[in-house]
Amino acid sequence: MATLIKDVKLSDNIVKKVLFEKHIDFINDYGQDENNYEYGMTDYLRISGMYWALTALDLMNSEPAQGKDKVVEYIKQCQDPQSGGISACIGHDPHILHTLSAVQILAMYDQLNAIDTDGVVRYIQGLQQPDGSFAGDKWGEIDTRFSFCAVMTLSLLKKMDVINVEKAVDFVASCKNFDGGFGSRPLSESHAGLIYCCVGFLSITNRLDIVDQETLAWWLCERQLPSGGLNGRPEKLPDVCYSWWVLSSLTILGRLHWIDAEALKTFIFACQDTETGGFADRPGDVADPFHTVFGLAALSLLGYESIQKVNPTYCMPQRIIDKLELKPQYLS
Ligand code: GRG
Repeated sequence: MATLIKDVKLSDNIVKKVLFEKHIDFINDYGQDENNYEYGMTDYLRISGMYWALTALDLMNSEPAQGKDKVVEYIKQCQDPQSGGISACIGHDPHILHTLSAVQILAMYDQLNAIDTDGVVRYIQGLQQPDGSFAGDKWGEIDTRFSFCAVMTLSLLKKMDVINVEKAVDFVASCKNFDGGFGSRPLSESHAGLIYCCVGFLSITNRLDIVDQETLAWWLCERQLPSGGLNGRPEKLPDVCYSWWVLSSLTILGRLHWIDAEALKTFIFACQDTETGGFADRPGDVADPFHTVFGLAALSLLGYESIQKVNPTYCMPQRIIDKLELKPQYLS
């Protein structure tokens, strides 16, 4: 009996190169109009959205048209003086994800001193739970994404010693599944996004010994579909963002060569919007900064010429990670 695989069909006339100028214009124009409906509707993810957009520009050897100072000024206004955490936009509650995104941007611009970094450290420390896990904010949702956000932020600030790393590792280890993958909490389904978070977490904490290297790398390779694109778990459609979550994990595991790189590149190229610029989740869909940065970052891991080298753990330009003398662990 024939197996039905969910996938997309690529057209025959794919532009097989990165349309840098179009993508730079797309990112610079995105969300500039504060009176625009979409701008108002995306308040809740603004600082992370800035991280995606600014990282995309940097990977394309470009800088924000609005200027870096304006970016830094905005971030400063999002720090809550009491808790020390940073919110998605002015007036919102702080959250660990936006705190990480802000620290990533400031590290990229060598502007960490612009905020109260002791406050950030105190905020992250206060989110660790007795079982080693991390809450995303004061409302208490627990997820391995937040464990990753915590150690990435603290390692960028050179303050890993303020948390109980051993317990944090125990919690992430308890989220490992029989298939080698990881989920958001113990017994949750393996998902490529969460696998990146857990493998990245273990790479920062130097505990990749927890990973079943071959089993997990095999599961990750199985994410590649006949179109060349990758999905995030079995029976799902491909999405260009998984080019990042899967490839970064495989790179950390030393198994990037297990993917059909040419087929994946073709899929990523096909996700570009050749008119508006930007990358969409799938060919023909609407482009956005989230899929743009992860499409570009995946091409960087695949060695695409003239895209800045990206670090597979931090999803930041490698030159910044070198400058900060951070040495995440990798398997060979
Ligand atoms: C520093 C790059 C970086 C990230 C910070 C928050 C975080 C750490 C990582 C998020 C990882 C993650 C969970 C990615 C998945 C995002 C995504 C496309 C979720 C969609 O989930 P479904 O169930 O998608 O709608 P599928 O593809 O499974 O149908």
